Amino acid sequence: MSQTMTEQHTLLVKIHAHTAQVAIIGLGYVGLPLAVAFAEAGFPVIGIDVDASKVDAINAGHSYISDISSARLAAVIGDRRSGVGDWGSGIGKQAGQSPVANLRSLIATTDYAVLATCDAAIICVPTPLNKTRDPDVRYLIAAGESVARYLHPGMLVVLESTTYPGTTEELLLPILQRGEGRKTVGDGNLTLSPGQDFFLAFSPERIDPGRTDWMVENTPKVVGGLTPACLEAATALYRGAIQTIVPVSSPAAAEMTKLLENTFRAVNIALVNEVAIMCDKLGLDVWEVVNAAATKPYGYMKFTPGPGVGGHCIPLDPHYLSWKLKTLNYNARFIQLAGEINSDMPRYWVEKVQDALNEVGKAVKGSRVLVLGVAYKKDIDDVRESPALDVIELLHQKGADVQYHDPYVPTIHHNGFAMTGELDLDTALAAADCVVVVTDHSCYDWAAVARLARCAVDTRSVLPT
Ligand code: SAJ
Repeated sequence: MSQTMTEQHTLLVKIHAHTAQVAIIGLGYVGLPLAVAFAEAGFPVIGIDVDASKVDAINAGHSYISDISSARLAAVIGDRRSGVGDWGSGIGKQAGQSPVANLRSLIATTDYAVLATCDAAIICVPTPLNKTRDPDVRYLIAAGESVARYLHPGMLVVLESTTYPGTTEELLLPILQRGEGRKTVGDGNLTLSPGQDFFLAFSPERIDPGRTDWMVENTPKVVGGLTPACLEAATALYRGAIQTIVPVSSPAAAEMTKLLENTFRAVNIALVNEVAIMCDKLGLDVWEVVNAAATKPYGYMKFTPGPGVGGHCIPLDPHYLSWKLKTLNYNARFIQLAGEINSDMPRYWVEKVQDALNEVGKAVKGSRVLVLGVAYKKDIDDVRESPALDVIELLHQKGADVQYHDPYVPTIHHNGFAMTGELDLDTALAAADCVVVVTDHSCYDWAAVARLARCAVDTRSVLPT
């Protein structure tokens, strides 16, 4: 049996036996649910995060991710009594014994050294944009370098972080091969060949926080391997915890799949936002038009206009794609235009507030405006990239006395300003010269809001007309 066959065979045997030790790097809204899914599937799992407080919370069975209850987490947490030392933020190991060999459960650590005895490492670290809206891959590079240090024969590495096509092969692979600081074994300078000594793949995350119908286990998982052996190893691993695997021809195809999914949303949201502006100029009710179009049983998919696009995916992911295409001298026009339209919606709606106040003989300057809902979408507490923050900033710039109410978000900090949400909604509504509905949380009694608001601008069409 060739070396490749040996390494791959050994790995596949462990995967099929669910004894393969799986490391999940980055324990956020993607990594923690994934770690729990693999632990519940019977794999020994070790979560790695640079944040010791996350590590300690997990080892104490306290979940900080709303999709994973503490009870569900506690049910899979490793049994420290199994004599593998104190987990905490470090790893105590009995000599020669891997720290998780006898655990079919999850433990967490800040210590990357555990990778030396792990069979698979799945990287789920953030890939934000920097100030110039270009990809910020520093966390990905740091994680890759840490994995490289402990990369060993027979190990599978998978990247899940959303990123531009080519990242796995052009950025991560060289880092793994260089292996800065890797301990040499056997032949002195340990060089590892992808697809033979170790295996590399990309598999996009499809975690949608707050969703209870599509979870890690039942959401189809796209996987692209660097070589056929890499694809076989990665699909075998994911098949151990996830019902449907969708193999594609390369890591770049898998990277591009994710970007298509979220660019599709950004572009269609921008389209319906521009239709809202068109309907406004035509004197038409865009919501009537949108709801009527949605009755088409085929060839159409409903999107709704709003205050803009927030979240950690839709406003950011498409820019990873357009950035990559720029390096190939191509201008991704749809992405560019969608970004322009969506990011201009807060200004459009602040203009509507100005018009509404003018209607009652008031100027924005000096008027009290209450922003209702600041989370980026309803029934969650996440304000990342929320258009409400832009609405508030624009109103501040126009001299309004801005307040907000959001039962999910007690305080906000944005571009140097900090605010605490109003606690008494009825009082805040009655005191406002204008109320602007930005996030349509289900908990609001919209009829009561309409009754109490002297003047209202509704970006989500939830107020009774
Ligand atoms: N939005 C609109 N109109 C729409 C849909 C969304 O204005 O018709 C706004 C929302 O208010 C929000 C932003 O766009 O501010 C993003 O909304 P989203 O529904 O896309 O929610 P996200 O950002 O949580 O997107 C996630 C993504 N999931 C993953 O990347 C794994 C996305 O691919 C999912 O399709 C989406 O959840 C979902 O369907 O809930």
